[in-house]
Amino acid sequence: MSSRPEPLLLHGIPFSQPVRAVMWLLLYKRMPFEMVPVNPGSKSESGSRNPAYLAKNPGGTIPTLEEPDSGFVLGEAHAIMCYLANRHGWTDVYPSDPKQRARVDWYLHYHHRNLREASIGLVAPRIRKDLAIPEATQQSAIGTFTRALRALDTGWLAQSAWLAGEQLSLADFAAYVEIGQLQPEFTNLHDFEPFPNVRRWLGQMKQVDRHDDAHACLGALGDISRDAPSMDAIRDANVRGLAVVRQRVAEFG
Ligand SMILES: N[C@@H](CCC(=O)N[C@@H](CS)C(=O)NCC(=O)O)C(=O)O
Repeated sequence: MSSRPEPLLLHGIPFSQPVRAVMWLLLYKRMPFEMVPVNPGSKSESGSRNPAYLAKNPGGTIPTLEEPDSGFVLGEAHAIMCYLANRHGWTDVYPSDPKQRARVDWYLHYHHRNLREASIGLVAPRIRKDLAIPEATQQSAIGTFTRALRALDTGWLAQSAWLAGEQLSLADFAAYVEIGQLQPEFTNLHDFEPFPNVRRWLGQMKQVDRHDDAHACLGALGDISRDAPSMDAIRDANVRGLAVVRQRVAEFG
């Protein structure tokens, strides 16, 4: 009698952009997994700076993926997504052709000091007051993000339907969690009017399977452009997001 494999563990919370990218990919692929809530930056028992968590991921960031069956542990959202695609043969989102795959990798590397700055310049100052991000750092991050958005609009997304070519890939999941969070129906923190190709792509991404489930926490939090949300509102949004994800995974059977 063969025993069922233990579900994967994903450490993190849905409001975290890199966690959301992995979460969405797992939902999209209907891969059973369990969310283990971990608070970013906290030294508490369930925090990412707690010694028990640091033993799994020395960098102290979320997400971390854990495979109970093999004991394998992996950090960094993009490394996790590539691993999952390699392990499970998801060549639809991570093509096997070396050149096509390299285009996906190109974006995944570009993302970190470019589009990722959306969270440093726009989102974190409102939801992580404890970080006290200096105004100059915020402005610099917004400038970097805006330049990267323009590069997407006039380059990648002007040349192809999706970020790395003519099909949805890991690059799109990675980019959307940063850019998509700023739309009017979520945090409402950026104007996309000057970026027509980005707007077209945002529309496509909203049609990707499980988009709404992966973004339930952002929908629950809503517009934060006028007032920074309370800690209670952020916690409630994460609780809502976790509940939706758990419900969907339960339905995978
Ligand atoms: N490059 C990392 C970034 C992860 C990251 O910055 N996670 C944030 C939450 S969105 C975090 O864990 N911050 C806690 C800390 O730095 O103490 C990845 O893509 O996984």
